Amino acid sequence: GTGKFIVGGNWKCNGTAESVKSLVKELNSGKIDADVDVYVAPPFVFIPRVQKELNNKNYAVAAQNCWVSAGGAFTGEVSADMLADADIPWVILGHSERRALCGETNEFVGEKTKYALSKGLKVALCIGETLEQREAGTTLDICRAQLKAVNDVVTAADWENIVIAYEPVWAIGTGKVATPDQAQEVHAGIRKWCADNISPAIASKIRIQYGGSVNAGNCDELAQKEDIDGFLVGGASLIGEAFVTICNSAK
Ligand code: G2H
Repeated sequence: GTGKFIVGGNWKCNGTAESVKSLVKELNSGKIDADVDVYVAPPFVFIPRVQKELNNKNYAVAAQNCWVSAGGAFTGEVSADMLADADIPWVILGHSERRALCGETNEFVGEKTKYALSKGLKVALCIGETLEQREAGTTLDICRAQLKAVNDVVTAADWENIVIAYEPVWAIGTGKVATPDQAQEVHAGIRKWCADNISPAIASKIRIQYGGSVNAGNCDELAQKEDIDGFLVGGASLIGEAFVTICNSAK
């Protein structure tokens, strides 16, 4: 890839007012010297606090999800319009936990992506296969189907505001990280799909993050790989020092 390295911190459904305060303090004092884009995605209730207290200019704020269309009678949901209005520039969509636990289909994620982009948000689009699918040899088919459902409803230009996060489900929160070669192989396959189905120009600059048990100890080796353009980090993003180390692993 040729895009700027990009690291996201997905805090998932974790934290207290107190722990968020101390994490933000750690992030504020951490020095990011790599040429890297960074976003952190706190649970919704903590976003205003993070916006107010995170004064390290390296960081942008992201939401972990948003609703599929404009607001209205959708109890419990937050719309992309609200995120844009609240100066939240990024949203993570299609995370495997939402696909698996909340029943989000490829098509639903496609519609969400389209709508979020239409409101001016940047989207971190998560894709990836389960262990069963990997063992059946369908890893790239699964990733391509997840990408196609988005590509069917967005324009080629829309992809300029999408970062793809490849997160093999079997590597998420399990401590079982994909090897650099395993990740590189899928990243290259994703980039080729983008060249064939979006455009060669988009494929060469779209950023593909790897996610799944990335930590301060394994990030450097993964970051060396040609088609790994950054990381989406869960568990290790809750530890300020580890997250800063990962942000600085840009090749
Ligand atoms: C994958 C990742 C962040 P973790 O879900 O999205 O989480 O680093 O804990 O595996």
